[in-house]
Amino acid sequence: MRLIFRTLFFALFLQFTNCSDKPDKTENSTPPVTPSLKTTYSKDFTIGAAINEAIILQKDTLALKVLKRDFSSITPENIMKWEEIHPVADTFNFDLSDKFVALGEENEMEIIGHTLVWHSQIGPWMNTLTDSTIMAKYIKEHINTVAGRYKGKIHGWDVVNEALNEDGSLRESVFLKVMGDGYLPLAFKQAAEADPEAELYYNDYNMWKPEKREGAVRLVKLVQESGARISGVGMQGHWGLEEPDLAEVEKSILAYAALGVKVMITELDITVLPNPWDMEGAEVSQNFREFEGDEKMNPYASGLPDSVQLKLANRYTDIFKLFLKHKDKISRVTFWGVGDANSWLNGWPIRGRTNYPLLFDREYNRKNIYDSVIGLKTQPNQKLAL
Ligand code: 9MR
Repeated sequence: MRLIFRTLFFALFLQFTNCSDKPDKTENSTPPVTPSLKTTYSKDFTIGAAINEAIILQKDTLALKVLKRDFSSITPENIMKWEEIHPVADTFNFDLSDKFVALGEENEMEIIGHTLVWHSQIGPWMNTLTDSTIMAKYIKEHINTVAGRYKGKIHGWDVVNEALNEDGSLRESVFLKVMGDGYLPLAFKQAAEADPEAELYYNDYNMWKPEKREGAVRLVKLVQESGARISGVGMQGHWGLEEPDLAEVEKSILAYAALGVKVMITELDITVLPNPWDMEGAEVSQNFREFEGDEKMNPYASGLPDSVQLKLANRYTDIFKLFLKHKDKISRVTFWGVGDANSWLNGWPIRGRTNYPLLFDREYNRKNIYDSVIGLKTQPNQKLAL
């Protein structure tokens, strides 16, 4: 009996210590495994990506592989927008959103809903309404049906998107025109009712700008003072190589955190292309048709020069250093896309350009920026060079 126990104990000991008298042939031949983004940053914040229809339908298998390895949160780039999910007053279209949520659940990812109330791409009938009670009824119904369907499954909702002008005043959207600022607390209250466990966010671009920052602070306070629940502020990170000044980004992170809400960087991508209009942000209605096909506006169509790659890597490094400095306030950093090929920045503000804003290239290979961002954690004193 004793012998049996001793043999068993020894077998278990071998298993746990991986101690074997056979030489490990693979020890020196296995190439080192690059750590993933999500594991490298797991103690700091969640790393997410916006995903398009091809990924949701599991057709873009390369992107899917990268998504599963490197990201622990997903946001639907387009398919949950009002016009897509609720195109006609009495018709909801849940085919793609069901698949999106199922993909997140299967892979144990943090699922983000984007977005419930946004002036852009609402159901067309909404733009014709003039009665505030009727509009409130539609907003409630929309939120109830969409957020209610995924109750308990969505980690957080971008409840209201882009409600501010650049000077911090409230945007003259159809919601504001018909209902006044009361539509803001209404949306948050309804979302809380539809999915009591979900985090609820206000999300916008250029949230680093001082005037817009003040406007966002006023907006959050308006919601809080109404008694509605708001859990976080999403700072879209549609930024450039030089702009914005990260000192302003930092002031905004601090200002939003001081309101007692979480801060998220929700739509990160860095454009490297010329911007002669000094445009900042992500106003989707802006576009410059006259420059389509102009080579001067699309200088890197056949590849990104080393000098620009280095600039981009340094920019990403500075940005992530700032995020790490405030990791106690930042709960998630979401890239707006997986690989460069499908970034919206190839089509905005001029269509048909070749941009390089993300950490994965057009074939979903890891770019040097990826190593820089990982290196910040694994080799904090590294010097960037190509
Ligand atoms: O990346 C999205 C692009 O594919 C769409 O054509 C566009 C309009 O719906 O929206 C883009 O995503 C936007 C996001 O939903 C809200 N913030 C700005 C983003 C970039 O325009």
